Amino acid sequence: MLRIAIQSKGRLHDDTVALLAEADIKITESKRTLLAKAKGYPLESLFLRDDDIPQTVFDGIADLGVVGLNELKEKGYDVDIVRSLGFGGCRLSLAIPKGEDYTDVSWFEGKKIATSYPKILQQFLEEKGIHASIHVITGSVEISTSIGIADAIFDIVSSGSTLVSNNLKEVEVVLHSEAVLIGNKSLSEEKKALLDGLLFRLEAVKQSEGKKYVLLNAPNESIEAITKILPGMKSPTVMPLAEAGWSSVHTVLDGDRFWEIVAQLRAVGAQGILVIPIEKMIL
Ligand code: PRT
Ligand code: ZN
Repeated sequence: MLRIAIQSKGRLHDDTVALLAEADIKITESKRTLLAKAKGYPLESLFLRDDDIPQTVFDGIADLGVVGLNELKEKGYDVDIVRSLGFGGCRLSLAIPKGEDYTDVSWFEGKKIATSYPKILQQFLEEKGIHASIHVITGSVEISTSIGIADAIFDIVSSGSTLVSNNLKEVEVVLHSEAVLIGNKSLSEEKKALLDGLLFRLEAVKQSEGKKYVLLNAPNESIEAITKILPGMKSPTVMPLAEAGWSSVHTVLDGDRFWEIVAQLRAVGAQGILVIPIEKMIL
């Protein structure tokens, strides 16, 4: 049985539970108990505050955890980063009042910076040879400059609208972050095998992301032109239709170029185009 630490509420909770569900691992959330056994895989979830997840995995109380890279780096525990998960994207940035002139990082020399991420900030300042004082606060960092607590802030930025509404501008991006799956460094062989199985499922879910299965009919003389247009994984499947001189073509298309490719297919004679979502793809 693998134990995975998941944020009990907050920004990463829903995406984590949804990702596992896509891999057919269902976490029963009805009571939001601390520990819940999953359906569909030998896995149990431990619901925690994200701040506690790195240490819990480091200590081996949980084998795995899902946490923002920012949180992991700040806590500094030595765990494996098993893989990035593709959600919870944000950056840790330095921001200063909008009206200030900014040329480079030397602006911060002798300044006071408010943050909830003192360790990452300290490391950055040391690398740059800047001496600044760090004022640690745990919430509402963005109001620090307007109430006079600090000259600048170091905080998470996503869309940037929080900065704008507090009259701040982002001047240095220090860390790009997203949710990562972390693992204890000394998992038993049995747990490693379970982790491999879990990763295999996550990979299958990821491979299918944004992809569509497309079926179409075309006169045989169009098949060559259609095959040239299709950027499929391998050559498309072509099957004869009951009607003489016609074939059915099956292939996988990427979501981002989908409409462009469909237009090209129609132009060379494809008809009856059917598009089906793909749940999982195992290469
Ligand atoms: O209760 P618990 O301790 O578990 O949760 P928390 O309140 O400490 O964390 P939570 O749920 O807010 O965030 C969890 C993780 O989500 C963070 O550690 C990041 O890895 C990631 N994440 C992604 C974010 C954001 N995007 C984000 N936008 N975390 C916080 N924010 C904040 C940001 O600080 C800003 O104040 O959201 C605000 C809005 O951002 P803008 O730029 O979109 O306006
Ligand atoms: Zn937290």
